Amino acid sequence: MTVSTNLPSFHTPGVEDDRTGLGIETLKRAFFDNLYYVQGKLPNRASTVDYYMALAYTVRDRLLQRWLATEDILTRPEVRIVGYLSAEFLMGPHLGNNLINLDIYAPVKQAIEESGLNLQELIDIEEEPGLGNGGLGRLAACYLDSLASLQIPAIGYGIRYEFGIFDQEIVDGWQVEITDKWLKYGNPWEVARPEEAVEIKFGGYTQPYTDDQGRYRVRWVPGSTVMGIPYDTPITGYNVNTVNTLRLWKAEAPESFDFTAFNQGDYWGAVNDKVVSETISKVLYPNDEQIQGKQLRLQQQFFFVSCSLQDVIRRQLESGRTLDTLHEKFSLQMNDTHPSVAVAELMRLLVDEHMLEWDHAWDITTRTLAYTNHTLLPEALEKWSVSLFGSLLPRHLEIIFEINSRFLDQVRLRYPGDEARLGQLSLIDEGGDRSVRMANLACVGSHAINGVAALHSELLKKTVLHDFYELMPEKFCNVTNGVTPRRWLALSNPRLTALIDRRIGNGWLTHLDRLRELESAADDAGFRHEWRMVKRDIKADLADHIANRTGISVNPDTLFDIQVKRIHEYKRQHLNVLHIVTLYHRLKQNPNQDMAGRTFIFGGKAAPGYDMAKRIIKLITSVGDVVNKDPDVSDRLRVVFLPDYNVTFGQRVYPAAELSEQISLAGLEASGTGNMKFSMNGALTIGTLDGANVEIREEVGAENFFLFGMKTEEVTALRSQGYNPMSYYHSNETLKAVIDLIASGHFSHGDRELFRPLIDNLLYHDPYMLLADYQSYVDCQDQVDRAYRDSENWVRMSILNAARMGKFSSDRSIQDYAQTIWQADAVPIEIEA
Ligand code: AZC
Repeated sequence: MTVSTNLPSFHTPGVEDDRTGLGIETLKRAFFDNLYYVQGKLPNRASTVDYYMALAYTVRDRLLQRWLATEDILTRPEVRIVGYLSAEFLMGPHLGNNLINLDIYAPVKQAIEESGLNLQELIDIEEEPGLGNGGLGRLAACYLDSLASLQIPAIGYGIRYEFGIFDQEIVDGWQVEITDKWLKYGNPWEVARPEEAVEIKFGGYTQPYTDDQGRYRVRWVPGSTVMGIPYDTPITGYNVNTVNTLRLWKAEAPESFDFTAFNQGDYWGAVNDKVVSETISKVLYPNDEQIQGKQLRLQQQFFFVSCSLQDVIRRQLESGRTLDTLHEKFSLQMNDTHPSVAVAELMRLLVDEHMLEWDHAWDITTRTLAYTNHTLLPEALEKWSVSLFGSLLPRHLEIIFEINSRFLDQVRLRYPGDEARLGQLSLIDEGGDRSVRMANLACVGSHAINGVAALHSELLKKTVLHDFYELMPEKFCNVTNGVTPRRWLALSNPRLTALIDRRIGNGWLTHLDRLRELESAADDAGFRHEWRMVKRDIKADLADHIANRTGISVNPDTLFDIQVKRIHEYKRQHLNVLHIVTLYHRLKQNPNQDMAGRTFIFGGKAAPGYDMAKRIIKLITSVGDVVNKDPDVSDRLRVVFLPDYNVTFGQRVYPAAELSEQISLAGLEASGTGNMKFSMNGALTIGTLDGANVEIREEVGAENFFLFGMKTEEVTALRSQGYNPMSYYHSNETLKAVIDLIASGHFSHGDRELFRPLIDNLLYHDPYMLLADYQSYVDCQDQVDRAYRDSENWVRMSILNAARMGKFSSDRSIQDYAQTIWQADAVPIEIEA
């Protein structure tokens, strides 16, 4: 189906109009017009931020026609829409990405340069909207890019946090959190739509009544209301007319003043309500895969879910359809359990507000919703105490009890007398302080449940969701994650992109499988040389950046070994450190040791309340302080912790990597997506058989991947037989020396207490089994060292890695979702000139 937009002609500006034209002179004029009329600045008084804003408006003008055309087709009853519900969208900066997707990078660069400015400087000054913690939020952003690029009508629904993920500074080797004021200069990419605001209720009580047809009904009498104001951001597709929308909700008080309180002279009380309402969208919880169980978090979840579902229902009705066919027009994907209260809220809207019968409403709800699980970590499985839930959402708690009672009746029919199973499947955890299990709610209320990599989806069926799998196997499927090659290659790595273009032509950015055409180039010495030179240049740039940022000088001719991701014990950054200390120890023992020089680069944020993770950062910086200054080793070893890892930083670091560290304990990293960004940019992976590493290795070939460590089954077996980390310490001399060196205070100015919590944890508990995997890791790293010194073959492997990454384009992931879960089609849009 292709649709043409027939907006009235006065809505369609002329092509060479200052708002749409792409001629160099037009672009320059438009840029200075926006500086003058929108930003309100004369060129001689304008700052870089002013110029950035003017350019952002100039680019935004050029996508508006497509954006409005896409909005317009959403209203057609036959157009199916994907709604992606996510508490996090880690978009990264928009300007550069939009220049690529709109294919206007070259003319804009020329226009800006002819105006005496530097385009890269303007791109770099954008404050990135860090509205996410890590993998899950960034995945949502890649998926929006692919949905638009595949011309699938879609809306991302989330929260417009005033403060996103904190900025990280390193002070005395420790992480310090700084508030993220991303909105401080305004946000040129968003458009507020207060006319589409919705009302959200909380608290109060419920009241049964009989309606005029004599039916039993329940009414919710809320205790308070807040308004949800939508802010829309355009999501451009690559080289297509589709421009989808990211709709983020901001919480506001319904009235600026409570006039009753105000008239009684309580000015403070009158304004206070407003303040309280607005806290809902104030700040992103900075925890990654660790729940905090705070009431405000549940308020945030319900807030954006209710706003979004009301928006969906409005669109359904405005398109001329009734709610009976909601599932035919909308497919709503829940990104983890954060939006899973949608199951209860959609039921409430359909039954209480739109008067549908329960069974009918349930059929619509389950056919509309689908659930993606992103983690097997028990501490990330959301539960809300029944009392907290009931005080905030009394009607929803009743609905959940009703869903549960009907569901458990079915379970009883299937498994008569199996009380244990009933207890596992129940939406309510009856143990101790009773709680609502959000994953169970999501499973029962969805027609599809997916994991994010093949191994993860299998483990879900075997472990956390085992009982659900036995009961409803038809709902389960896998969709392996992917990342967008537009941001993670074209934008991040223009030099490699140009080299690939020269070899295989263009078109591969939307058909990433075509990178396979590079395979033959791996055997071409000339091409290998060019490939190596590109990597060398980018490494030199990163080395400059590191020197500016940290004062540490690194040699671009050493192996760049990089681990960037959230700091978490299961990701085992400290295993990487054990290897570094092993090399250090070796070089101290034998200074003539033959080895390739290595630069270890780390980046990542720790949840502010996660002491162990923060101590891992301190360990990395402390080891770095000693190693980098020790003349015996510092020509061959450098250790850098680059502060404030975020999307912008990722764009700089992935292209420079030669070795990608993907070293989680097998069975714990659901997928990983950084692993894909590294490989796409020609890094080789050292990794365990975990998450998507398994599939990456299948694609690139075992001979082009450095595998180590226990497999999932071995981990399970070792755990059940009783894991004793101390036995590894005692039986491995080097391991013992390395641990003793850290414990002795060698890296902490003699302080033996600083790293004791880390060391004791490893020796007495070691929940992530670093000691069991240590030797295998070190052996594998030695293999890496030998491989790197055969530099021609290394480059060959690097090319083959990039060439075989087609599967990990998020376009493939989105096609999988569209076919197996959403039944959504491309709707190409033609725009009449
Ligand atoms: C992450 C997983 O840890 C990571 O393996 C995966 O690649 C990513 O999601 C995207 O699927 N999970 C999270 O970021 N957070 C939670 C709550 O799971």
